Amino acid sequence: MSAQLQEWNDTIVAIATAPGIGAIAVIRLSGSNSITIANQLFTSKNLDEQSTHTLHVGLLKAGNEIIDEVVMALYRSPKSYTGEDIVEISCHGSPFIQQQIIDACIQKGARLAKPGEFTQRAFLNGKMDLAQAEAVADIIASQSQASKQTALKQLRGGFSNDLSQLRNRLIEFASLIELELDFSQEDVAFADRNQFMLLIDELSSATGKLADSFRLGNVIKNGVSVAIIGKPNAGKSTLLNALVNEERAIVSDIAGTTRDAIEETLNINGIIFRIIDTAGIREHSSDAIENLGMERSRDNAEKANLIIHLVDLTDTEVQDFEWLKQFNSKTIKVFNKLDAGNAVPVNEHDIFISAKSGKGIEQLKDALYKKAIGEEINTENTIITNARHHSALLKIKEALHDIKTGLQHNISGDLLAPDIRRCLNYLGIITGEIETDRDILGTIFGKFCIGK
Ligand SMILES: Nc1nc2c(ncn2[C@@H]2O[C@H](COP(=O)(O)OP(=O)(O)OP(=O)(O)O)[C@@H](O)[C@H]2O)c(=O)[nH]1
Ligand SMILES: [Mg+2]
Repeated sequence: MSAQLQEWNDTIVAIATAPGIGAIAVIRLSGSNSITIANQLFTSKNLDEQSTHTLHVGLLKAGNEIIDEVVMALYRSPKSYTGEDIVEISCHGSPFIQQQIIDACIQKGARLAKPGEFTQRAFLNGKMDLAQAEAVADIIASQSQASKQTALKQLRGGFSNDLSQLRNRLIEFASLIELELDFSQEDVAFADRNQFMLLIDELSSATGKLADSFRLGNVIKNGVSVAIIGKPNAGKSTLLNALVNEERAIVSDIAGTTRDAIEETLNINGIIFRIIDTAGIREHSSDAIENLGMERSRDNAEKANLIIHLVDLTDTEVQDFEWLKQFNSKTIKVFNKLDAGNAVPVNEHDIFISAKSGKGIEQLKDALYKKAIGEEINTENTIITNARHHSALLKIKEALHDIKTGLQHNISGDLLAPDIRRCLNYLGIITGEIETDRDILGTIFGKFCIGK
């Protein structure tokens, strides 16, 4: 048996719950020996005789030593998460007990699972496609309603189904074209070129929409970074505190109070915004540390998804920065200290607030959300959140473009075939329907936590 096959035949074990002390911890075994291994440690019943989807309370022993009183959950192949026999052992959540149980399982022949190995097995056993498996990691990492919902939809196969259906229709055409190749001497056409063109248009529009949804998907999954930029004493730190509703940054009337950037997260309508308070910027300073801080503020402005340009409306000096103009499209101009001065709107998009009293903060939150998201998120639409899917979709778009050009120029089936295959290949790469490179699988599942 090859080393690789051997690896997939192993029975694996891992702690499935978070590390550290908890009320209960769950240790998971998966593989053909799971039940045998668990049975050797369990003294209260013969697990070999128990049916699938059952729970068993009893003592877990290593040799003569009682390790803990546990609950064993039994799932028999193929009706389990991985498709293999699974035993989940719920024990008391002491890290010491957890380790003892893991050691005992290893002693009886299990090996420690690698990160994501349970889900990778689920994929390899056909329990889910690759896009669904990737969604599992996204759900675990999700920190907001929107990111959880898009990941959940992907897990339930929404996105994969769309692509699979399109792929199947393309396969039909591909086989007709391939058929033409077999009969190439006879100059026959089995595939209706007009029908084919319609399908290609449909595919282009569907994959184009999916590729475009990545911008939003990325925002949903990774959040939006917002740098607050402005002159010293404009009220940037006061604004950060008002946005997150917490005295997080030091506020004082001494110009140059903030030296190092401070970041805090804020959830607006289910989207995570990372608000970055920066050191105030002025044209010249002889203070070396302040200069370093200003340098960092410019860096933050450049890297951030959005910029709040905060202006003190009681300050009569110029507060615009020449270098900030290049970021106009991602900047919201906000006038602060409304409680202490008069508001004179110049631009209809300008926002007036009092960071101190909280006036206008809700309006600013709305503006941030609108600028980052645009329209309301329609959770009915499929939104892709995964960079691997995005790059495959771009390749699909390219291949479709080539097929379309070929069709317009009436090229023969043998010249179309490679582009069609390329397109099918990338569609299959997303869902894992075609043999996926072991290295790629390693990268995808390596990002999972151990025990999932
Ligand atoms: N009246 C009034 N004062 C404010 C308002 N916001 C901030 N301030 C005051 O302005 C001063 C500067 O506030 P900070 O939040 O420290 O300003 P900053 O922009 O972080 O300043 P640096 O960190 O030095 O760049 C403090 O005395 C605040 O109390 C406001 O809305 N109204
Ligand atoms: Mg400050």
